[in-house]
Formats: sequence, structure tokens, C-alpha cells
Amino acid sequence: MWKKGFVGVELLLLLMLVCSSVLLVVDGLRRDEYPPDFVFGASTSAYQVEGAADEDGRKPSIWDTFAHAGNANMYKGNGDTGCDQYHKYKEDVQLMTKMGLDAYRFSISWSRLIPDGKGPINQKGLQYYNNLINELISQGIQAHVTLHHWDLPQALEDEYGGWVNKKIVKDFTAYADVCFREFGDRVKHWTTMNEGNAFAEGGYDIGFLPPQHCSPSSIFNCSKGNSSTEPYLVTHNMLLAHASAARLYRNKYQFKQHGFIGFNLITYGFVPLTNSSEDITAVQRAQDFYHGWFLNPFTFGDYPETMKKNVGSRLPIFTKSESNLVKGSIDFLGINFYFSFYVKDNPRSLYIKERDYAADIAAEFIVYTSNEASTDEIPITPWTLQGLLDSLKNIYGNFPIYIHENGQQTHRNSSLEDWPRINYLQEYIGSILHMLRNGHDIRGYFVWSFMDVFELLSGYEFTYGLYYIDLKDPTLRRQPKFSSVWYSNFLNNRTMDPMVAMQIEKNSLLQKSI
Ligand SMILES: *[C@@H]1O[C@H](CO)[C@@H](O)[C@H](O)[C@H]1NC(C)=O
Ligand SMILES: *[C@@H]1O[C@H](CO)[C@@H](O)[C@H](O)[C@H]1NC(C)=O
Ligand SMILES: *[C@@H]1O[C@H](CO)[C@@H](O)[C@H](O)[C@H]1NC(C)=O
Ligand SMILES: *[C@@H]1O[C@H](CO)[C@@H](O)[C@H](O)[C@H]1NC(C)=O
Ligand SMILES: CC(=O)N[C@H]1CO[C@H](CO)[C@@H](O)[C@@H]1O
Repeated sequence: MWKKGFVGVELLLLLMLVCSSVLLVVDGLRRDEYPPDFVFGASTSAYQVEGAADEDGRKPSIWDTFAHAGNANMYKGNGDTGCDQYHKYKEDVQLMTKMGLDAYRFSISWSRLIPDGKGPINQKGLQYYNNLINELISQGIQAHVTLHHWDLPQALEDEYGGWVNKKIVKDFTAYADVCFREFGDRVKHWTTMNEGNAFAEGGYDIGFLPPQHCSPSSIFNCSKGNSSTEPYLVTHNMLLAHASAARLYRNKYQFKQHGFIGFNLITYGFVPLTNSSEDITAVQRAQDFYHGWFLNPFTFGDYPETMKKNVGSRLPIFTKSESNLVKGSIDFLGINFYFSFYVKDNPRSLYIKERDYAADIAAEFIVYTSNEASTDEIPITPWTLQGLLDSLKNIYGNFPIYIHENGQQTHRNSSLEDWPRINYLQEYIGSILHMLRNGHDIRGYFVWSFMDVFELLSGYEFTYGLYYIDLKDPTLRRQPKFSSVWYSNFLNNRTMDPMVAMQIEKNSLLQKSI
């Protein structure tokens, strides 16, 4: 499939002549139209790529436990081997260099660096992250680091319940301190939490994600939890842990390391199902519950009024000093964006006696579908991303934003000629230029994912990668998909059509071998 039949050298030369005259025009997207310091990158996270799960002193995280307990019966697989980046990081950084990435977004496995979550540092873990960061920096690739990506050390979950307990604030801050101290001379972009809102909802309300807490009424058979209270408690503790780490960074490191600290949320495009005022209000409420839950405290020092009203006494209250700590504690917001939903007002859910977070929103969410996309593919809706950023800017001001994740899913076993992914990336990257021109302070864009990783929502069935990995191949060779060629051409200011580019690449290989 990849190595299509031999094409004559003459034809290739002709193609090259033709394409040199259509350079850059193909999609109208040009790298050099974006601000020079705008970063284009790709993302992964520790548990999804590293493998080496019990090597060199690493201990389990709540995600290891979740995966080995069967992933809430949604799919099979675990990150024991992942993409084996732990051993292949040099090769991977080479691919990034060749691709022309400005930045690589990855996460540190807390339980690899500090296996019990607190206490002694694992020297081998420290060495690994130093090696990876040095390799990136030596190639001029920025390291954008996340500290918690669904992978709290299991030891802290066992000892005191992890994020439901306020003790987490102290341990998280101490872990962050180690990272700032050891890596902060080279790492300038720190994100404390990945998808804090999805972690609270998926992990503590519905219970289909680690650490799988939920009330007995959930279909996900959790062994513990309380969907009415824990999502709010956990979010409160995440906000305090973030803010405490940010204060530490600002007081102790920022003046000499000159970096930035932010937080990451999953964001959705919300579209009212009808134009009734009820549905339009339901959209605002959905935005408050999903995005304002964190952004309101970060901006104003308190939760949104809609949440106070619907959640009542189950919503923790900020003390004056907590409020001051949290307010203004992000230098940037990282957003992950994939899906859009229609939102329908659902006031009846407020009559449920023991309401969970989902019921508190009093809205129904209907996945936005499109006739053009196959059912496997995520519909492409850049206008909802734009609507989201417009509304965030209106409510919270024009603070710096990194799009930390965006990408298209396909079946792992589908073609390397991943045109749906190219279409998706092209539309969103194009829309960012438009948003920049409309005054949005977007600082960077990261494709999820650099390669086919172990996916949180689908294991190894669906993938988002620019590189394919055949799991049956013991060497886990990284094979470029068309999307990687497309992205690389864009980043290197070359022609955008991967078909043409592949021919050029083949031609240069041919010439080398002659
Ligand atoms: C959840 O916590 C609330 C408040 O403490 C309590 O009233 C409720 O019974 C708890 N629910 C479960 C399922 O434990
Ligand atoms: C929960 O347990 C029930 C009864 O054992 C089982 O039928 C169901 O499949 C389980 N659900 C999940 C998501 O594991
Ligand atoms: C709502 O109104 C907008 C603007 O008038 C229109 O474009 C849209 O199609 C309407 N939506 C529905 C579901 O009627
Ligand atoms: C990209 O190509 C354009 C048009 O040929 C050129 O003006 C620009 O300098 C190039 N930028 C880079 C970074 O090579
Ligand atoms: C192209 C191809 O082989 N697609 C198959 C991939 O695997 C899924 C099931 O996991 C099948 O439904 C597809 O037909």
C-alpha cells in the first residue's frame, strides 16, 4: 500500500517540475503566515507511549491499575509496552526533527520519577527524562511538559484516596518542585493537569476512566466513589494543587527559568439543539459546568453562579485565601478539542434525588454528527472551535491559549493513506490562522498524537497517530502515514499534497541509490 508500484524516473522528474510551480498553493495553507514564534508540535503522554511499565523502578499508577482491571470492559489492552518510547526516544526525536516539529508535548510519569508518589526520587526515572529532554533540546525542539496525565501514583490512591483527599495538594506540589528543579532549566512550558474536567467527570462521576470511582447506581460497577460529591471535591483539590504548584514556580523558579505554567481542559463545541431560549441557556450552563468550573476560579476566584445554584451545598466553598491563591494562577490555558455536541435543556434532571454531576448540568448532549464523515471519523467543525474561543474570550478575557490536542481517529488497521486525518488537520490549522487574525492569543498547536498510542477511550482499536505502529511487528517500527508527510511538508514550507511529496521522496531515494 505504502510502496506503490515503481514509477519511472522521467515521470518523477516531470512531476517535480510541475509541483515546483504549484508549491505551497495546493491548500492555501502556509507555515510562514503564522507568527514566527507560534509553535507547531505533536502530543503524547507517558502511560500511552513509554511502555517499560515495571522497568527501572517505576511503580504503577491508577491508569496501570485501571488497564489491568479490564478498562471498565470498554476494550482490551494496557500500556505495559505502549510504543516503547522509553527505549526508542532517540529514534522518535529523530523523526520529530525530520518532521520539523517546533515542540513535543509529553508527560512525566509521576510514579517513574517518584515511585511511591512521595519520598525518594528514582534516579533511573530522573535520568530517562533528562535524556529525553536533552535529546529534544539538542535538536531545537521545545519540551512542553504535563505533570499529571491520568496517572496518579497508585500508592497515593491506596494511602489516602488520591485526589479526593486534600493531602494531595502537598504531595503534588512536592512532585512539581522536583520537576521544576531538575528540568526547569530546559523546560519552559509546564502544564499541571491534563483534562482536569474530564478526569473529574470520567474518573469520579461516570466511572469509566481511571481511577474508576462512581456511585453504585452507575453502570460501570465501581468499587468505590460518590458521583454526587467526589467530582466537585476532586476538582477543588486539583485547583488547589495547581495553584499551589504555580505559586511555588513563580516564587522559586520563574524569575530565573523564565517559563510558563498552565492548566489543560477538554473543551467541546456546544451547539443549541434548537433556537429556543431554553436550549441557548442550556449551552451557557454546559459551558459553565465544563469550562467555567475551572476558568471561573482561575479568572474570578470562584465557581460560576449556575453551578452554585444547581449543585448547592455539594460544591466546595473557597476560603478567601484559597480564592486568592487560585485566581490568576495560570499563565496559559491548554485546550484539547475534538468533538461537538448539540445541547438540549433538560430541567427534569434537577428532580433526581441524589444527583450526580451530569444531572446537575440539566442538559442533554447529543453527539454532533455529519453525513460527510464515516461513523468512525470525528466530524470536522472548526466553526464550533471558533465559537468556543470567542465565548471564552468574551467571558474570561484574551489569555494565551495552546491547542494541546486535536486530531482525527481512524481504525488502527486502516490505510496509511489517512486522508480523513489530513482533511481534519488542514481544516483546524487553517481555522487557527483565521482566529489569530481575529485577535485570539493562540500560541501553539499540537496534533494528537505523534504516533499510534494506547488510547484512553479505545485502547489499540482506534488511533490518532501521524505514525503507524504494527503491533505484531516486534520492533514496533514507526511507519509514516500520509498525514505525517502532509504535516511535515507544511512545517517545512513545502508542497502540501502528500501524493506528490511521496513521489519526490521516492525520487530522491532513487537518485541516492543510483
Ligand atoms: C454521597 O455523599 C452524600 C453527602 O455526603 C450522601 O448524602 C450520599 O448518601 C452519598 N452517596 C453515596 C452513594 O455514597
Ligand atoms: C457490571 O456488572 C454487571 C453484573 O455483574 C455486568 O452485567 C455488567 O456488564 C458490568 N458492567 C461493566 C461496565 O463492567
Ligand atoms: C438558529 O438560528 C440561526 C441564526 O438565525 C440559524 O442559522 C440556525 O439554523 C438556527 N438553528 C436552528 C436549529 O433552527
Ligand atoms: C516559505 O516560502 C515562501 C514562498 O516561497 C517564502 O517567501 C518564505 O520565506 C518561506 N519561509 C521559510 C520559513 O522558508
Ligand atoms: C480495513 C480493515 O481491515 N478494517 C477492519 C479493522 O478492524 C475492524 C474491527 O476492529 C473491522 O471492523 C474493520 O473492517
